[in-house]
Amino acid sequence: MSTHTHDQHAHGTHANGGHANGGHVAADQAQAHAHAGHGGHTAHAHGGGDHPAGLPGGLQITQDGYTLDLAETVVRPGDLDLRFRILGPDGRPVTDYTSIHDRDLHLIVAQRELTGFWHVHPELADDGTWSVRLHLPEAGAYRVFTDIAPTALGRTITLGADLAVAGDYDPRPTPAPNRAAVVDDYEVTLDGDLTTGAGGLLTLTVRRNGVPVTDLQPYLGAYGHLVVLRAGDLAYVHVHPNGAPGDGVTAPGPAVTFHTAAPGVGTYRLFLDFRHDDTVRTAAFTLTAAAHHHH
Ligand SMILES: [Cu+2]
Repeated sequence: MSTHTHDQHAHGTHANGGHANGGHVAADQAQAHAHAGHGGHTAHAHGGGDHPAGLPGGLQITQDGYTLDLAETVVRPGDLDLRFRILGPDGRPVTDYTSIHDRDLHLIVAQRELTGFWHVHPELADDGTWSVRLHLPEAGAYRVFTDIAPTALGRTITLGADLAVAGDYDPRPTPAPNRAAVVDDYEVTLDGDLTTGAGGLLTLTVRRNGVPVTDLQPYLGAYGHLVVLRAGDLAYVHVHPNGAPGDGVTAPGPAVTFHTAAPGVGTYRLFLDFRHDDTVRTAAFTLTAAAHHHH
């Protein structure tokens, strides 16, 4: 595993500008290594409700015998070391994972109102304890998600657990619907509709200072990662784009397309991670998913 540090900030550039928490995650140089092995995969989702229970991912702290065990469920705001284990069906910490997009575990942390968002990659110690440095700037109700594929299970699951950050808490509504997000000097626009059932096509277009970006860099084997969270229950979907870097047909921007099926109607917050100039940034959007209509 890498030994990089993460420089996390809350994400979620708001159309209404009511809460200044734009930012970026520093470039993860460790991810500059070859991604050629990922060529050829097409759009797919993990954690998206493909398991027998038929539920969306992320709603359960324990699933298929695997449990997300946070070392602490109440923390203070600011810098913290988030530590946790994945306990297997035998109750012991799991140490054997199959990599998903270059990593054995993807950790997503989101504020319940879907204002802040972090996507980081913890380190696994020999005893099965995962840990990562986080900066959670403010008190509130948070949700922690782990995308994992325990080798013994043979497929991906997304576990979710609540994390409380202690202190005075000023709840905010989910950010209003938006189709353009600004992060640093980038503007990302979103076209297409989020539908249930057969995946609607979402196109995210990245511009920098008004100029289309045509040299997006692969991040974890793709030109973008889209995490979709439902307001109200934080049902979780992680989607990878159509086409892969190095497949000979997929352009490195300005558009990245995703076939995305929402796990039901509702309001969703979409977080696009993209990498350019060696920095990973997150653009956030709010969309409403309507039922899919058959013609
Ligand atoms: Cu990840």
